[in-house]
Amino acid sequence: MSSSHSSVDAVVVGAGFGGLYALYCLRQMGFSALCFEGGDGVGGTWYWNRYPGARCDVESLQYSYSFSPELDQEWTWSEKYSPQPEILAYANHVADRFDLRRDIRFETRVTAATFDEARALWTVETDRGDCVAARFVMMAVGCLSAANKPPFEGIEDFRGPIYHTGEWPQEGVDFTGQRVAVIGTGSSAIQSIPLIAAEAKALTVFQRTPSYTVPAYNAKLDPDYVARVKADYPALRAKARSRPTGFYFPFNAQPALEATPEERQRQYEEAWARGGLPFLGAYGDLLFNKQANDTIADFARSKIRSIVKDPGTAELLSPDNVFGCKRLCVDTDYYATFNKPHVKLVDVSKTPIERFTAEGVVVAGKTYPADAVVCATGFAAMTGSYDKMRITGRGGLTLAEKWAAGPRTYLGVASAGFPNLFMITGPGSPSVLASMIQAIEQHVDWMVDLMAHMRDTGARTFEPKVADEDAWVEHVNEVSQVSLRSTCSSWYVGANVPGRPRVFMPYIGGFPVYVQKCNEVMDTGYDGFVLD
Ligand code: N01
Repeated sequence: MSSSHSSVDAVVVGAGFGGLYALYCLRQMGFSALCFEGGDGVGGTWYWNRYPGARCDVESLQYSYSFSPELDQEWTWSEKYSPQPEILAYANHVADRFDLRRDIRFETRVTAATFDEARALWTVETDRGDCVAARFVMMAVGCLSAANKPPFEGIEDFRGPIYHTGEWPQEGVDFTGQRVAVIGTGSSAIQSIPLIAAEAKALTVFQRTPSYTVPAYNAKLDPDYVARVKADYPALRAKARSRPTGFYFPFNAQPALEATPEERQRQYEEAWARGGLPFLGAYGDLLFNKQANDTIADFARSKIRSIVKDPGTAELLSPDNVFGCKRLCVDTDYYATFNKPHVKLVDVSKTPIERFTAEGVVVAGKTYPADAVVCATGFAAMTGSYDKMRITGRGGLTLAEKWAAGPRTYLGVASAGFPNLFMITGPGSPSVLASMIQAIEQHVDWMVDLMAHMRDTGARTFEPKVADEDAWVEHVNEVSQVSLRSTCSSWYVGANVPGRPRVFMPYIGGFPVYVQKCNEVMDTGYDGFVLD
């Protein structure tokens, strides 16, 4: 079908895990759909983030779709935390297996979506001149997709290549024999630095804020273990969905402060030895009680001192903020990399990067020479991809105007004034605080159910009521205060990009609570929405 001037039930924006599942479900429910994707392949995050060491830090047996028992059985992950190429291969397999590609237009970006109130239709425009009329638009644009590229002074003078981890060249990069500068020390940097260091002649890491990171202890998956999981996959999926994070791991509900210091030490050592994000499950109160959090933060800092030989570097690498407040990182040999003689850490917390020159990066008047620069500077999280499109709702109001002081949604699925516009894992939903694929499946299932309900009842539009949206925004904000996660400058609150409003964007009340709320809304005939 030519898409230049056509009409479908739904336009899906993005062919990552959200967009692929949306396409699948729309077809299953008998809706026509067309998907636009900026890349030349499917996979979204896993298409773009090809930097060395990129892998998911939710276990692969759980970081996968659950909608198809056949898919669960036929796909076999090779490692506990699969590397990016394998996750991308999985996305491609899903696209082929369910014949999704025929409705995807690649290398095509949506530039605008405009709601026509009289016809109750969206007009979706692309950078290739498409102009598609659709009853519904499903934004599957990802939460961490709009690269944050700080406008460093003199950046255009630098004579070498500058890479962003989130826009890595498909052909890969060979740093052998080069002097490399990495800016940033979040998850992407922490995964890539040990591998870049293994190739580079010299590596300089510019750190504004140190991150806490826990060893992954990644390993090949034991086929017997995989067979046991596959023998009762639904049980694992159900256990995962019952957890606040949407994925299953051993969790000790006991408060840290009720344990003796010796017991805590033992518990932290055991949890550290298991590694990964489940380290935060060592006690139940770590994200709610600062005193409890101090105990795990002290333990993590002692680990850094035990690994990093130079005391000054160990000190610089040691965060002094709440453990787990910023997204916890998971690594392989990150701290040990700083013991290598050709790896240097530069603190830019008090003296920011001054400028780039042809030769390298300047801090406090000193030039750090580099042949290549890697910006591991993260993303304009949650709303960045929406900002790139001109989305115009009722009365000519744009979404950017409506969200100028922070995103406003009901349940993170839709925003008043923008009828029939779905946001998959939108701000105000658990999204990045849940296992993303489980969050995507729950959202899309709920959305297509609403579309089918509208078809059955003859409704043309759905739209949140302003009062319910306001109450939800208030609730999202209120529950965020209960957690220590709201207390630091993280991308969860938009603090990593200057000028963005500071609002805690994901819903932190827990995945099961959120799912229950969505189901209640559905069961009450979509309470909080106007169906017209
Ligand atoms: O980005 P980040 P990321 N000058 O925002 C620094 C997911 N993810 O791509 O902290 C100097 O975390 C910035 O400093 P500060 C995961 O959810 C998952 O690493 O703002 N430095 C920070 O150190 C993750 O949390 C996986 O002070 C500047 C870094 O750049 C999210 O994606 C893997 C700067 C950015 O860190 C984002 O991770 C990778 C400046 N002007 C990512 N501007 C897995 O599943 C920014 N920084 C494994």
